[in-house]
Amino acid sequence: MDIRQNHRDTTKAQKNAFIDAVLLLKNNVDSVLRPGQQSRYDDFVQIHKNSMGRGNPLTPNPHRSPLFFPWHRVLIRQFEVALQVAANNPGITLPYWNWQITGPDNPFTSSFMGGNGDNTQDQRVTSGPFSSEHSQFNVVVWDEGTGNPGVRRNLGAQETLPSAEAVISALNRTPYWQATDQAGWENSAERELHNPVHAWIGGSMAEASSPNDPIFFLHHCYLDLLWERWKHQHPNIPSFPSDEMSGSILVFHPANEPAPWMQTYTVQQTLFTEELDYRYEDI
Ligand SMILES: [Cu+2]
Repeated sequence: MDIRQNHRDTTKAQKNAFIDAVLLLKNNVDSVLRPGQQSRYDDFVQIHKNSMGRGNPLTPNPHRSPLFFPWHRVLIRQFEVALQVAANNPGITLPYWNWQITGPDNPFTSSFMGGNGDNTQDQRVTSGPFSSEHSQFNVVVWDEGTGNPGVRRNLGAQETLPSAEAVISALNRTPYWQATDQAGWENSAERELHNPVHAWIGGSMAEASSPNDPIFFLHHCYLDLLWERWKHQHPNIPSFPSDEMSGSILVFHPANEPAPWMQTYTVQQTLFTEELDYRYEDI
């Protein structure tokens, strides 16, 4: 059983192992979707770009939808397993970031996720392991255009990070989903917690190809934890809108493209992290 931790609580060695695995997936593992043209890391960018209705759109779109949490759960779990395989190290797990930027909570350091983008270089990140200054991290799948713009960030230029109160307020919302007034847990979490963080980081994270910035996975890992916390807080509320929907298979590739991985997942198969062989250290 893999155990996911707050990045703040991981050791230097764990952080380095995670970073090294990301670099291996980016530079040493070939793509399944476009072999020879991009890396396995880039497959995750492509899947997410499609999921946002860009590139070769996925139907249904798992954003602004009850599918948001189940779909991203599978995406980041597959990424985590791909890291373990790339590094030949089953001990690697996804760390999460709780959207705080003070002291040890701050992931944007030169020794971990790298700092802000340089405003004289189109917001390109120039410090840390994902900068061309320190390693190779080519960006090859993006919303539009060609070339390698590098990972881009514009921290704090738009929106604010969710406060602890905003997190508590979202966790208090029921039911899971509300189509009419959009005031359910999923609606609030996606709109009030998920979206502002993408916008606050800006640059690569503000695009459909947002997994180009590895911070994407730490952000979504925390959202995935919060879904667990919401379930624990509301044990008598159904985890998903309907039984019919729970049986539907999550879509990760358009019909005319290869599947990114062998397994298929119904929504129901994503509702318990233990069944996907991971859990959180604290809920
Ligand atoms: Cu997404």
